[in-house]
Amino acid sequence: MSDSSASESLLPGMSRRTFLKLSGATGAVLALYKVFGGKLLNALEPASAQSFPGPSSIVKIRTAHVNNCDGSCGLLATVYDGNIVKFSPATFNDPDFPPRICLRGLSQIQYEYHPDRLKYPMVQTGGRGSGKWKRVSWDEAISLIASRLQSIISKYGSKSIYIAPYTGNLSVLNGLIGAGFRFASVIGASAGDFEGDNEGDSASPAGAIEVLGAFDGHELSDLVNSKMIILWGNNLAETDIPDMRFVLDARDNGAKIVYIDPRFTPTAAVADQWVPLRPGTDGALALSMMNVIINNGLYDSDYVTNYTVAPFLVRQDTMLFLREKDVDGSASEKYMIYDTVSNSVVPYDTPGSIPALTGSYTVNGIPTKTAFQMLKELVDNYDPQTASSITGVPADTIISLAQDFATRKPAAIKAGFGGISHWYYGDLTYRALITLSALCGYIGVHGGGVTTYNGALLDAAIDLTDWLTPDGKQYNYIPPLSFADEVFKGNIKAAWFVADNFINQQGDTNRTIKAIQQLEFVIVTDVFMTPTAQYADIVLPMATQYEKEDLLLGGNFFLQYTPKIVEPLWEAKSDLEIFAAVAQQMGYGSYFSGTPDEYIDLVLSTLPSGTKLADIKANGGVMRLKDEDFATASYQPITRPYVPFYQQHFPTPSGRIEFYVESVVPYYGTGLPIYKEPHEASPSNPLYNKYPFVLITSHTRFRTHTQWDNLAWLLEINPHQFVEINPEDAKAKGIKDGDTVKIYNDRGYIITTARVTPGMRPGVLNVYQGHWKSFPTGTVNNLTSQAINPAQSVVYLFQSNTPYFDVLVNIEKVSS
Ligand SMILES: Nc1nc2c(c(=O)[nH]1)N[C@H]1C(S)=C(S)[C@@H](COP(=O)(O)OP(=O)(O)OC[C@H]3O[C@@H](n4cnc5c(=O)[nH]c(N)nc54)[C@H](O)[C@@H]3O)O[C@H]1N2
Ligand SMILES: Nc1nc2c(c(=O)[nH]1)N[C@H]1C(S)=C(S)[C@@H](COP(=O)(O)OP(=O)(O)OC[C@H]3O[C@@H](n4cnc5c(=O)[nH]c(N)nc54)[C@H](O)[C@@H]3O)O[C@H]1N2
Ligand code: SF4
Ligand SMILES: [Mo]
Repeated sequence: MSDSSASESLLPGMSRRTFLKLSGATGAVLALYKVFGGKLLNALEPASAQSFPGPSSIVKIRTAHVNNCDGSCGLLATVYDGNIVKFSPATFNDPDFPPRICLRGLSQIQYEYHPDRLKYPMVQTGGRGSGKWKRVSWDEAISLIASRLQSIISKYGSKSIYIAPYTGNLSVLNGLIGAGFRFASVIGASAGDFEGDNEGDSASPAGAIEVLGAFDGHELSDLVNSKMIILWGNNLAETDIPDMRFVLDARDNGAKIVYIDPRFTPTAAVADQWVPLRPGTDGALALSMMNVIINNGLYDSDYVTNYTVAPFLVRQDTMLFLREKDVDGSASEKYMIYDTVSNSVVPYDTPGSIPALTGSYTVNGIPTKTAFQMLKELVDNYDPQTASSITGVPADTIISLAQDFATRKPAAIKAGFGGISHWYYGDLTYRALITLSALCGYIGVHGGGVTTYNGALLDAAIDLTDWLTPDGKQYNYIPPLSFADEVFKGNIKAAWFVADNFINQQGDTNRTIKAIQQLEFVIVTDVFMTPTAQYADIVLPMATQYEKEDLLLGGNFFLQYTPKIVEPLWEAKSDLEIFAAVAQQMGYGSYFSGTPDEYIDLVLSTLPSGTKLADIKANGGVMRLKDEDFATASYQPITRPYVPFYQQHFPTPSGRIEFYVESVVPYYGTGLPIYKEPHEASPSNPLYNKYPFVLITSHTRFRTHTQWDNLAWLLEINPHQFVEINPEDAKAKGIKDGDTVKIYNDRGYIITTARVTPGMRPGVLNVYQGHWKSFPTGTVNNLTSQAINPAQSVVYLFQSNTPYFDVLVNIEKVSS
């Protein structure tokens, strides 16, 4: 397609009306196809549909939506004469993966043929942010990048180059765990994490790894086995639209649906109970529920005794577990219990012993308590009345919530990344939620558990070593949240942002820009001129996911092949091709000489079932992981729907659920999941006098982060960015619905539109994150911070994420 052909219309010479007419008319013949590009045959929809001869120009091709949305929907692209004309849901006959789509998926046609797409490599000639660009050829671009990187390496060392592949695409070659990391390893550069998601979401995983040994979740179809579901800071109806059906099915089965969120959201609208709490106080709420459960004997004492560290003695001098060596001077690291049979302190595995769950015991002059005793004493500080004054949730509500949770067996907690992880102390909160679930014996049982994220990306026995770190070459790990600090220290001199709208999405935009302005060289590969691209020295036009081949291991247990459906438009290229070309010029070409298929097979090569890309293609482009392909298969039988820890084996140091975590004692002074006031967004913070509103920046159904912010169909129904504010707050500030307002703090400001709604808790504002089209004054990360929680450094690759919601601001009317 030529440059001019894509301007303003969907396809060459096609208006939207014509397009709609065509897509309606083609409906009847959608089952027909022709051999398209030979190699794509295997990716076509069901074999039965392939036996009809039909118009030679129509073909339907299965792909999947690789954006960072938990839906991971299969998409069906209808291709007419080499152009995609329509996206619809792809069917796959599996109860755990029913057909699915949302408006963003349906609107992909406007993304593929968007007139604003970056079309050629361009060099910014007027300085970063100047907007003065010069078109260059690919040869010039690749030579420039290779020579600049080489000269920076010779001057400062290879670690001074930061490669930042992020979450714009979740697939294995071009996305989150893609070629960017391979390139970084091969040239010895620095990069973020491909696992911990330190920009967005590592607090909950860190908490889970500390307590359970792994960050793992129930397959969401398992929610139908629950008698009660707490959606805890998780706006599932908006952030995982297709899987919300399982919550509604559970409700039809009689499950009680409780939604805990300071905002009234689409998820709140379908819940039986909405619990609006003061933001950042979930830990106190969970501890208070434990208070009710423990003091009313509603906990599962057998479970707690046998599968958690509850009976283990904790030294009150060091706050570490008492070990056998502390008692008998031996080298034994065994945990110790107080045995109620022999009335003595013995190793936990002493035959015939019956451990005491509570009590304080002095051993060799060392004061100790059982971990359960310590938990009991902690939760005694959070009786419902006290917790009510912290959380703003009425004491009666806390009591009934706890009683329901303990008696409606099994109860599930489905937690959000946002509501929990986007707080400075998200690790502590998540540990409290797991502890609450464990008290009732719900870990590892159908219909129970604490789930935030699940899927093949986490659970498949896929070893990425050969793909991401070939020949033992290893990139240098720098978490994204430390990026600016490392630049200011002089340790990073160049950056390459791939699938990462870093300036828009990292906290404290002004600080990020300041850091980027200090770099000697900045490269961005993207599909649009994003805020991050605007600060590049060179931008490279990315081939969309429909123009390159890949494999998605998204938020479910299905491997989905995403074929190259159309040729790249203009001069766009895939990330793999671009990295390969630069590597070639830098003398590392041998690490990028494989084909996409070969690299996908390399990624799959450690699956015990031996599944290959050819098998996935032969299965119509989608395949469920085989039972033996789960990484946890060695320690548990795989049950369906998938339930982690099904055999009550936990990959923790003790093999039990460690609600008491030794490794964080140096940071928190205790291993218990204590409650701490929010780091910034607390009335106890002196800043509160100046900035008395807590700002939440949650995720909207009209975008996936920054993606689709410029698609006309979505803008038709969601045209503006806005801030949600309670009517009382609005009145006090003289703000009316639709007014233009300024939200500000010491880090920056945004200008936006007020939406006055009783769905907000007083004192709390919400602006949906990800909007970038009105950069710089509309980018909400102008207001957020880069505060790092050092306690999270105990879990490698899961260092602190940005505390996106732990933010104080003020708001003023600008104009009506
Ligand atoms: N449509 C859409 N879907 C997405 C994404 C997207 O951008 N768009 N992004 C994906 C990604 S990467 C992520 S991480 C997930 C995020 O998925 P979620 O965690 O569900 O999304 P958020 O909107 O960040 O937060 C959920 C809710 O937490 C509430 N909340 C804020 N503070 C608190 C608090 O202190 N306590 C409690 N209990 N609730 C609080 C917010 O009001 C919000 O409604 O969504 C994924 N799915
Ligand atoms: N204030 C606030 N900020 C937040 C959050 C919040 O809740 N509040 N949430 C955070 C979270 S949880 C997350 S996960 C991050 C997400 O932040 P990002 O990972 O930056 O999110 P996206 O906007 O999905 O994708 C970034 C870019 O990737 C590009 N892209 C897509 N596919 C490809 C590809 O194949 N190749 C290349 N080269 N580029 C591609 C897109 O065009 C887009 O510009 O945002 C974080 N930022
Ligand atoms: S944006 Fe998410 S829910 Fe919507 S079609 Fe894509 S993967 Fe599915
Ligand atoms: Mo995220």
